[in-house]
Amino acid sequence: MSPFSVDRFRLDGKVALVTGAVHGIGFEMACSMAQAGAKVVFNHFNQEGVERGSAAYKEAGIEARGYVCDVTDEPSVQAMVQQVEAEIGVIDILVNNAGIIKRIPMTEMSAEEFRQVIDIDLNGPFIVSKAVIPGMIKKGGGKIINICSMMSELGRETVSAYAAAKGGLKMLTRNIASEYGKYNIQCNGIGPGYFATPQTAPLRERQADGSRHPFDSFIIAKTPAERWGETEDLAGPAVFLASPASDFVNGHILYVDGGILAYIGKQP
Ligand code: NAP
Ligand code: GCO
Repeated sequence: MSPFSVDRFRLDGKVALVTGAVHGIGFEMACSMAQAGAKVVFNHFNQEGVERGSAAYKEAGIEARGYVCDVTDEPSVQAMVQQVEAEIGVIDILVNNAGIIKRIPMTEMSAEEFRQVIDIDLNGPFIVSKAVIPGMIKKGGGKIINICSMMSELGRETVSAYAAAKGGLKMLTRNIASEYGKYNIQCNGIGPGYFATPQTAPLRERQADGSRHPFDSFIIAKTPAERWGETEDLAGPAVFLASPASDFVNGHILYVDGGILAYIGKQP
């Protein structure tokens, strides 16, 4: 039995693609993977986003290369993957992070708005995973991490499209794990709870009287940790699932939620 080494959590020599990682959760995970030794690449659907991300990585002292690519555009994704493979190397780690949310009551949501969320949050991870898996197979293995959500498990008002997408992403994660595990590819999900990022800023806005947003107070009462997640809370879980330390973890959704899913909520 070989002795355990913390080096199993290292990512030295690995190429990691984190989609949409120009700020927020993806940016933090990309930085943590770089600090663990990975060569990081990211994408955004326009040049301005790539430049915004490149500036943020430079300011953080992290080397990362950005590519203009919309995760819903399969030819563009295929071209990006080929370009990364030519310029950096075969992708060993894929984090399907790019995503949007639209908070609209379902009966008021147009079919087009519903489709847009499904396209980015579910079709995107399918398209990008499909593009990187052949290279992983040739290389002898790889890691795919899909960024799921509390809404992979729970519903709430106004997020029908997002919940449908993230529920589907949970099952896509399990199916990739089932279909490609024999090639030493591990596909897992990370399910962040409620995190303080641009995506949730509307839910945390201070009220006119300076009090907390009602949803902010609600989440604090529903979270045993009594706080919103900070992107730093995702660094360790992301590096773990990207590293050899998780080589026998497959098809798992790791919820990083401060305990929300385990808790009935504080009595009012
Ligand atoms: P965010 O700040 O909005 O970051 C998402 C990034 O994806 C943005 O940079 C966005 O571009 C980019 N993007 C959107 N559509 C794209 C496309 N078609 N192609 C390429 N990039 C695209 O959100 P976040 O809070 O960091 O969330 C990141 C992931 O975590 C998402 O999948 C989200 O659903 C999930 N998540 C978030 C939370 C939370 O509480 N924040 C909790 C659970 C799960 P722009 O900058 O131009 O918008
Ligand atoms: C919302 C929030 C959530 C979080 C996250 C929770 O409107 O309920 O945006 O969906 O983003 O997905 O895990």
